[in-house]
Amino acid sequence: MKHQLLLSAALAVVSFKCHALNPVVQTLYTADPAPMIYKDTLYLYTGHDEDKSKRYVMKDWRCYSTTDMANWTDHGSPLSLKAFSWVKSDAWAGQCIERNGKFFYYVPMIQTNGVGAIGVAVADSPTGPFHDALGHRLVTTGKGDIDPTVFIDDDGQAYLYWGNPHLFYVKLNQDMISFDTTIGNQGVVEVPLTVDSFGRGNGRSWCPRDTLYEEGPWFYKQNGWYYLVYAASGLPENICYATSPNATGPWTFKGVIIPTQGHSSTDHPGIMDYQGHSYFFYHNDALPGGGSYTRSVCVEEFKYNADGTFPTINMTTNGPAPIGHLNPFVRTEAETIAWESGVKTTQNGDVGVYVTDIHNGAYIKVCAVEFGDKGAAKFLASVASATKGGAIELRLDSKTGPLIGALKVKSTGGLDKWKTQSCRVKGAQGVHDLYLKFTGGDGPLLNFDWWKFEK
Ligand code: FUB
Repeated sequence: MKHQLLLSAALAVVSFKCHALNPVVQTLYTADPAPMIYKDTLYLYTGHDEDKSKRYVMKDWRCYSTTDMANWTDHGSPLSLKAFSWVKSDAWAGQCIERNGKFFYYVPMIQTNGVGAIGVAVADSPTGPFHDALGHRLVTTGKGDIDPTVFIDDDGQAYLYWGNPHLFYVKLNQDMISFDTTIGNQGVVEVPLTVDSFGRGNGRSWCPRDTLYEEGPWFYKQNGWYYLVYAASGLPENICYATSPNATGPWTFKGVIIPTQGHSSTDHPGIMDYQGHSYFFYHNDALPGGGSYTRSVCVEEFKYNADGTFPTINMTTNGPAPIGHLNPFVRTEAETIAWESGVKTTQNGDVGVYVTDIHNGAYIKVCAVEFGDKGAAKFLASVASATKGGAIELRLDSKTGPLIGALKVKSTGGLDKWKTQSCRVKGAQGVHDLYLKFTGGDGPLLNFDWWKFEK
């Protein structure tokens, strides 16, 4: 009995110690977060800063998902510039939304004629593949058409806001790929940027601004109030917001949410309630090699104040606590990662997304894994290896923690020849962070598609 009490106390501490970590993605540089919930999963769409960029070199968008806010499954790139025949560059900040079982992804790009515009791509699944819905732009004003944000109101009316340094909106039609042209200028309404709505300009902008509004609007409704959260205050940016009782304003400036922190000159909001918690996504320069053009998406949990205003939110490296446990007895994609060191992900038509570029000493951490009272007896993994393959050490709670098993990966005859291999496991009970640590000789050891435990 005493032994049992001690054991449950220890498990409670382990469970409590598990933490998500920022940045959310470490395998590449991400920016401009746009969360979306579909069914019971939170999907996170991001932009993608190319390695070593010295300006915004962005060619595709990425997608990740979670059900526990700690472990993120990499779905690769659901959309890239290549899907649009009429554009040449700048896969900047977009947002995806579901309507009637279809997924609409609004993205800004530079057209082949050099003018910015917003396009819309559509898919049957939240993870794509998305294709160009129109074969041409959805909308352009020629005046800074970037950063679209989309929201469907309770009455079914959808709105698309966007713009830097102007702020525009259109009322989307039910089909989500056209808009009401009877309002504004051929359908496009320009929002008056007044000091009352967006705060007095602070003179810090790289070009003159009357207000703090810069770019990156995030538009949504909460408890009957409409929120426009936006990147503000010139470069480096902070995040400010305005509220309104109406979807189209007038807006009232409410202040700063995230102060300027870190060394990325831009920031970008993405806000979502999920499983009874409120989450604020943003980006900074936190990954090694990070900067204004090599950014990383992060997330913080927050609580609205009783009057619906935002608290101040600070950037952390901890991120939110997990809100669920991961079941290791079902197939888990190897690219489901709370934190990693030294691995990359890639995708092909054969197995989809998988973990690659795995060298000696690399590891993947998976948070809050629930092995249960009886624990696990066997570990299976789908691997591909051209060499001896090294080993996947299974460790609990740290990369040097208790070893519960080690899969000695045998050659499968090539890095594209997939085989399921297994090893015995002992000592995995209760809730733990699982470390999959890769050991072996020089060079790439293996490719890794999925894993699971058996009881
Ligand atoms: O990522 C490129 C641009 O930087 C975005 O469109 C802006 O919101 C800013 O984050």
